[in-house]
Amino acid sequence: MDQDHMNRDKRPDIQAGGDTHQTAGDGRPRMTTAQGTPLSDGQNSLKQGARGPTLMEDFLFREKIFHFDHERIPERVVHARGYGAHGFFETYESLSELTSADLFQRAGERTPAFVRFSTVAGNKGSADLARDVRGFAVKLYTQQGNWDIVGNNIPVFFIQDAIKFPDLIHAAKEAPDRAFPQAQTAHDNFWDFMSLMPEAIHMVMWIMSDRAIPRSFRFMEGFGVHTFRMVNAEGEARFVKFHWKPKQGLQSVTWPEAVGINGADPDFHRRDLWEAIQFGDLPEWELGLQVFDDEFANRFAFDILDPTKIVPEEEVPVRRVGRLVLDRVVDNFFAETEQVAFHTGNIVPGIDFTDDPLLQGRNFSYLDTQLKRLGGPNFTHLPVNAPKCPFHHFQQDGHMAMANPSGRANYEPNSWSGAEGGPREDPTGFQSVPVAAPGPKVRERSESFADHYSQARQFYISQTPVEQAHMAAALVFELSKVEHPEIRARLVGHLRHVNEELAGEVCDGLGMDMPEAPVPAREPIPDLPPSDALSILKNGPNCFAGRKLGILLSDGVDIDQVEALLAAVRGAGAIPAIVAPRIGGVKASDGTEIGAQECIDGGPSVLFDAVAILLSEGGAGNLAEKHAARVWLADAFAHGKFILYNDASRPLFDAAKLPLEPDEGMMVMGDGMPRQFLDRCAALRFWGRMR
Ligand code: HDE
Repeated sequence: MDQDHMNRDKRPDIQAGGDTHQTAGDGRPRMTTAQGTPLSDGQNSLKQGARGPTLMEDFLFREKIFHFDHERIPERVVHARGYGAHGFFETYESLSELTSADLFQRAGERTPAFVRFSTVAGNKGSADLARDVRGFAVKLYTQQGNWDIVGNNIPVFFIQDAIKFPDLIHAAKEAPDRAFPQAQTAHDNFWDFMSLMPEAIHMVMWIMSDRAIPRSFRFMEGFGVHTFRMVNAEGEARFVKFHWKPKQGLQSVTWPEAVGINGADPDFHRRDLWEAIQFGDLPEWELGLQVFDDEFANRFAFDILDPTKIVPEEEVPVRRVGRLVLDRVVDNFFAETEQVAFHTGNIVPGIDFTDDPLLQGRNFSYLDTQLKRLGGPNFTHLPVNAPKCPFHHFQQDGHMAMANPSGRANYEPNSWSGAEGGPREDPTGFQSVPVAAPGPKVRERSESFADHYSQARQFYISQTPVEQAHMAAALVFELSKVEHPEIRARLVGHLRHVNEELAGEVCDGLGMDMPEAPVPAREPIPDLPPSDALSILKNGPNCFAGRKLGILLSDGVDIDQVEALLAAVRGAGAIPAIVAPRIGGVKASDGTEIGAQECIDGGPSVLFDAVAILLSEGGAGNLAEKHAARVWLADAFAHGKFILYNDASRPLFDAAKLPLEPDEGMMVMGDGMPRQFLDRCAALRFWGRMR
């Protein structure tokens, strides 16, 4: 197999099937071993007689099984389950006053990007809708090297010092003795650790909100979390926090939906991203910067190096400086999404770190983990990790070296002249901001990190009543899975510093007395104002575009109604998914055959953002007899979904025992209705039904 054969465009060649009746003459390539030796029989191993033992000499068999035996690499110790896509970042305007980073110098410049979204705690095969933080890791292949913003969909973290990370992750993952529960925080170990780490309480508020069960990757924000620095050509440095703002708006599912989706389609998030890109509905985020200086940092009520704190957008507005567009799915999941190696230490001239102790620890951890996971130091030779700009260095050899530098000189300084001498340093290359760091060597937490509750409270009071109710329900659910009452009590004790009413609701829900509140390390600030930016519902989409309408049809349905609905859905930029009693589809009133994407059992209503039910009278009568159809509708109703229906479908509503009087979230099909209905669906759910 020549080098060209490894080219991605020719990938199908490598994968050609083992049909020995085809020859190279019919357009399909000849199958070979990895060494390029053609095979005449890929179906049978070499045996001593047809019923005899397999021979050791069978190099074809041995090579194939050998390779198969080594297909797996260690999964990521956290963020094991992820999904990636390619795209680009486009700079809106030159930011040269702020940073010399090359990608920000020219308006309209496009920088190739690769993004990997992930859950944190679950293993590679876990379900997408676990209640969890989502990773939001972006690799920007700039002209001055790769810059990775390895962020999350939540702007704060559980811990303040990287030395606690292994404890946090051990506590969050399955218990080591019993190996469950997987991909869940609803267990004693996790809440034991949380209740003993007051610094985690702000993040606890975020993960108990619907941020931890996003509708899809497309509808969530991303955050760099730590404070970084931007440095301009004059060497002037400012602090910066990075935000990714989804153009689609923010949206999450509800917990009962998350539970249902995990069963019906554990790949819900990856399928959503793949479909959106494949169908040309390209997801976009804007890069937002919060830029501030020492003067702000000194007067801010919290330490800007503390990763358990945000800088409220009301205090430092977010400036949108460019857009990230995902426009290409991977060709091969393993080669790209699995082998991509992010590292907080991958920065470029014009960007720099701060002394955030979590960031400092991460800068050690990522290189280290890639060595283990990818098996050697040459993972930058893999196409997804390699820079797309020219690069020259003297690093050589090691496992799987594919791109050793050429030429005689492999050291410097050297006295070889011209190209033979190899690369040389350039004074305009990366320079660290020369920050003075005085002080004795100590193992200490700064006093300025000691306020653990004020921003937790600010987050809570920034939510709408619906969101607050979801948080209380989430806390009750999670703590109800904790077997030891003293752990529950310790956690609720912290909640009293966040909000007494919330603590009371959780106590009620768990059936326990109000516990003592712990003595805070520092008295919380009583009156931080709410921040609208922290609520999902206050930042939701303004239309139904990009979301999915499940349309339940039956034989004999009025074709005009179906056509009017489909036209309106497409006009709104939404995705129609036809659900039929059988996957073969339905025959409409005029005999038109309408294909189905799902049958009722395989496409439960929990998979859709809103539903429409268009039936014929006969069809409604038949479906009224079917348990799956009744559940389909009853679930949509219970999950607060907007429901569009035609008069003929009434028998199904009666059979599902839904109220005879429709509420404002239910609309009857009629003239102009599909449009009005879809406008209504922008509101995500009819919350009034869910009280
Ligand atoms: Fe990570 N984290 N992390 N992390 N992290 C990893 O690197 C680590 C933290 C984040 O899609 C690992 O390649 C430490 C914060 C993402 O490939 C590992 C600490 C944030 C991803 C690691 C943190 C993140 C990772 C595991 C505390 C948000 C997935 C596999 C000091 C700002 C990247 C790997 C991908 C992955 C270490 C905390 C985001 C072990 C030590 C805070 C999105 O290196």
